[in-house]
Amino acid sequence: MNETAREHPPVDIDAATAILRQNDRGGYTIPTDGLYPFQWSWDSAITGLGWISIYEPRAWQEAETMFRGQWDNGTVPHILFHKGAESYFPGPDVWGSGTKIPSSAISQPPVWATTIRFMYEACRDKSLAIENLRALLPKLMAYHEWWYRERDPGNTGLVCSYHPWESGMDNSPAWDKPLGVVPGVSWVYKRRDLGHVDAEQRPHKPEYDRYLYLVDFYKDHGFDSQYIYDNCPYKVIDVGIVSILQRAGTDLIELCRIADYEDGVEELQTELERTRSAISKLWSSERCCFFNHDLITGQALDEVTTATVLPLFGGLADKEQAAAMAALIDEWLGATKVGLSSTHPSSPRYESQRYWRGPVWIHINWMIALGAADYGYSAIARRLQDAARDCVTAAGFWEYFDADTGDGCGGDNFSWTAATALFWLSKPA
Ligand code: 9WN
Repeated sequence: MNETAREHPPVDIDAATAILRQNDRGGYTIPTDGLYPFQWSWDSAITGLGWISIYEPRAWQEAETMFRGQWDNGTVPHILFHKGAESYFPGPDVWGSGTKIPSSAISQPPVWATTIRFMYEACRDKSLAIENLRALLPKLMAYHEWWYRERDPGNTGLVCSYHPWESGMDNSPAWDKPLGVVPGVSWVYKRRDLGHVDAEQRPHKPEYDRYLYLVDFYKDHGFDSQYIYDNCPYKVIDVGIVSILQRAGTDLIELCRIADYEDGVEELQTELERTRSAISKLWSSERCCFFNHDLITGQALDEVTTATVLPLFGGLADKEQAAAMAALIDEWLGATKVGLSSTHPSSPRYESQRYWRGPVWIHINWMIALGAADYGYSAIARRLQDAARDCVTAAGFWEYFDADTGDGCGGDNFSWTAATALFWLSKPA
């Protein structure tokens, strides 16, 4: 499978452009109307890649708006609630962070420096870019410093995550065990996601109860970093976050060189080195990928998901590991109808259309294709790109795609799918 189409029709650039314009709320882009009416961090970063080919100042503004919501401690929250909206739950009152721009209290995969580097390379107006870089670099550096300081206080080289939402791969089966021991809230709430999307494509209620327990936990403990690090009932090493942080760190150093910015570069180099030495602990030679890890039980979370091959994107694999992951991806692509599924279909927990338990996400396929190409696996990169393009041309710009049928799932007219189509799928591999 996944090999089928010999012809790969081009993506509809006008339709992708229209989606970004329609989701533009003036300085920031929402992922999709109704289901996600605010600014999400990694969505916004990916969306910048789309804006750069439409109107460069708007791409820089996307980043500027997000970093306006940066906390004093350096973190970039995963959601900025610029304006009220009733169509999403949990909103700013539940998070209770009390920040100037109301926000959530966790972060998301830190892909910003990577997308900004791509924006810089793609843009025509380099002086506008340098002006924006000079303003953004101290903020990006503070954000990366926050990850190492607050999420790896013991300098292990592997930052941790406190919430499945922080991974961006919220309902991944990799999180089932660690989330399963988190208590659920007993207060009554009304989910809004099920008013927009079929329940078959979204998480179950017990998971939501636990997501909300964690939200209450941070708030009840005054967002105290040390307390949360010591006591949070959910604490994992997410290979996706570690890999994305690593690539973004490398890109940040390059951006600093371009804009002649030195503060923090040496320390960042030390952190990158530390992660490079630490990552091998997560390698599974049996399953040919890097497993996520539960810091509370000390156990590997042995599910093969797209996060577990992202060390290719982070430049964290050695030659043999890269070859083994390339062979895994090759086999995996052959086992579903379209694209690289978020969970390997051999898993008993695989569900082709449920949120992060099987469907295909185009921006994740882009990251894996980039990583594969970096390690010299250009045929795999091309196959991933063709498969992703086929998803979009057949079904449209959906949030994700059923890996067994190619049907669009979740929200429609989705910003990161449109942006990835503009930046990646409209070009040769
Ligand atoms: C919670 C916006 C976000 C993405 C995540 C995706 C989903 C939110 C939700 O939507 O998460 O953050 O309510 O389901 O899992 O990756 O950033 O598109």
